[in-house]
Amino acid sequence: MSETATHLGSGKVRELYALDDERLLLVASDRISTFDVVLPTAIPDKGRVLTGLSAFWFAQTKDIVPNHLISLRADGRSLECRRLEMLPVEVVVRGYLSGSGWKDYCLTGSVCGHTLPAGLRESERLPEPIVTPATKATTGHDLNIDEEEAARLCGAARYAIAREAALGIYRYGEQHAARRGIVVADTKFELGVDAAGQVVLGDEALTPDSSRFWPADVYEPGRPQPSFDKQFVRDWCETTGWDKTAPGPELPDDIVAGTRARYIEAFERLTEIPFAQYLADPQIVLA
Ligand code: Q0N
Repeated sequence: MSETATHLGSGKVRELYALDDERLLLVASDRISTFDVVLPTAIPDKGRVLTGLSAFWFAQTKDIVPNHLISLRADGRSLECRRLEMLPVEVVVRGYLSGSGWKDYCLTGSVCGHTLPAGLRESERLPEPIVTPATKATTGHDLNIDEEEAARLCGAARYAIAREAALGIYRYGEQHAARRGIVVADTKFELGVDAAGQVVLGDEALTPDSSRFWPADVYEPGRPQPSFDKQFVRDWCETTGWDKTAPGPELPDDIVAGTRARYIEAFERLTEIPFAQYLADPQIVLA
């Protein structure tokens, strides 16, 4: 027995299908992007790692905020989800000063309307996490906005619930990860509203694609941090003279293997489940 699925769209590394009026299927591929370009070489099992991690976090945080997960398929890379009315903003939570946050801070001393203490260094932990919403610009790139603008776009009451939910999940995930040697510097959430009018967490949760994961053992403010998962790929790409426009270079086998090992290491540290056990029975991450 099988159901038909209608392809609705492709993200850089994921596919979205409609199962029926109420349900979607999110399928994570093994594609990897770096410097905003999807590379021609896949990282075997990357999609399963990200799907397993997302499902793990959805199960762990369901009492902080309800989420769209209905079920995790036996392939380990597909999530059946409730269809939501998505909020028109991405809710980014930053616990550390990096990326566009660091850039904006250097230029203005503030990030999305949050005035920060003077003298912070690149990658420094913030006094407390901040919420820095963004919208998809017409170019497809993210456009940072302040929370006042996000509240106008979502409705103030809905935005207030969404931002508290995002902060709660970030705080939970950041603490859990820190105890296992991974710094979650920041993370992006997408939330929506269900048929009953409740704010629900959608998309993926606290994965290395939606977050900055840094290895805690070499963390040191005052410089950019290596990516827990993608640093091998980035470093190798830098040795090739690639101009960072599409198409990217094919990855050599040792870079593929090293990168795959880092994704699996992140999965095993965060879930405390051997990845082979996940492959044998994906439902184990929901326990
Ligand atoms: C939805 N996006 C953008 C897949 C995710 N539960 C939902 N209900 C209705 N719509 C969406 C979801 C979810 N999740 C979210 N598009 C539709 C994120 N995409 C990017 C591509 O991969």
